[in-house]
Amino acid sequence: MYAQMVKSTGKSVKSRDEMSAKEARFQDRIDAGEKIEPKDWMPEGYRKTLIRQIGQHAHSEIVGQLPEGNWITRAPSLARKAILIAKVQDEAGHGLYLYCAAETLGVSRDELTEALHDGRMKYSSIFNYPTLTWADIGAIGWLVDGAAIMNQVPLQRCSFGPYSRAMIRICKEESFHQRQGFDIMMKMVNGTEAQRAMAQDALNRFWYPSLMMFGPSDKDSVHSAQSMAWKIKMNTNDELRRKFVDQTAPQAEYLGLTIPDKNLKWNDKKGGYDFSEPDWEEFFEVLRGNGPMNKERLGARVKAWDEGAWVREGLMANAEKRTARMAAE
Ligand code: FAQ
Repeated sequence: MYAQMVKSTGKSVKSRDEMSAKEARFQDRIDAGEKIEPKDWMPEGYRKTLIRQIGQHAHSEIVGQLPEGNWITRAPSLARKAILIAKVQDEAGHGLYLYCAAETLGVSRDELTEALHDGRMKYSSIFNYPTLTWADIGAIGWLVDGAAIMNQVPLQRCSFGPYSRAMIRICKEESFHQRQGFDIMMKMVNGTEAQRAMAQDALNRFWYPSLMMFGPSDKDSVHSAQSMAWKIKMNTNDELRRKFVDQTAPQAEYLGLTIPDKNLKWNDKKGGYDFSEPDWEEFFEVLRGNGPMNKERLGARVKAWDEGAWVREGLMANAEKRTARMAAE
């Protein structure tokens, strides 16, 4: 069932002449900036693309708790621990809003979870990298949440009502996450030599994986053209990656850290930075399941799901009993 729901829409975009009257009317609504709501008619491809993107986004928020959760017990102070717990809980909440948005399209959360666990669905490549030191928690907030915000702020204006509304709330919380990450980095760079070195090392390891979060380069992006025509995506992958570099390079300079790219240079003519592309071979290897932490991350999710089965079953049994009792009254 799920496979039918998410089949790729391919690179091509239907021209007006190829559209049915219904599809043309739908496209008119999108072009006029109207929101599409769950009960409105929509092309199958639109629904499938949304389920794929929102589902993948939800899974990313849930799996994204793991690298940071790894440091909750080792946070350097009580205040840092409390902040990190709050952040990780926020990510769980984001996952839940997004699963709810996907459910309005006729797919259940259980189906989405099964599809993640058996490899039919993905989560963001970034969460397949390890968090080796406390500075990595700073780098995740600064760079990973920074990249997530760059990608998600435009999605607040996307065409699907439930997704765009979920994004408004999520972006507010992500801004706090980004600030706390930058704050950790500030503390590290103003600390001892060893702390500065740790901050630089975290930047060295997280820079290119953060650039990969925006997806493959535009020439290799399968879905961008159709997703942009439907306003499921508002920008291309490369546009957002460039904006992220332009925003982040001065922040690194402020921190006194060096972005690990000898080609990074301000280009007056284009009004932005020149920079090196990530290693796309590494990106596709991570997508194929061969990143440094793929097996651990998915293993942890499957284990949590299996071990929580009795809780879900208990809750369902209780809900069924209550419903039966209420029906009898
Ligand atoms: N990782 O044709 P495109 C967060 C896949 S949330 C894995 O360009 P599209 C919060 C793509 O699915 C981070 N796979 O694809 C947080 C497709 O494969 P498919 C998540 C990727 O969809 C912070 C294929 O490559 N954010 O971090 C990736 O048009 C800290 C071809 O690519 C979202 O999901 C990748 N990076 O564009 C939590 C935002 N990139 O499905 C905890 C919403 C591409 O055909 C701690 N999503 N692929 O098999 C989007 O904006 C888009 O889906 C893109 C990809 C831009 C990610």
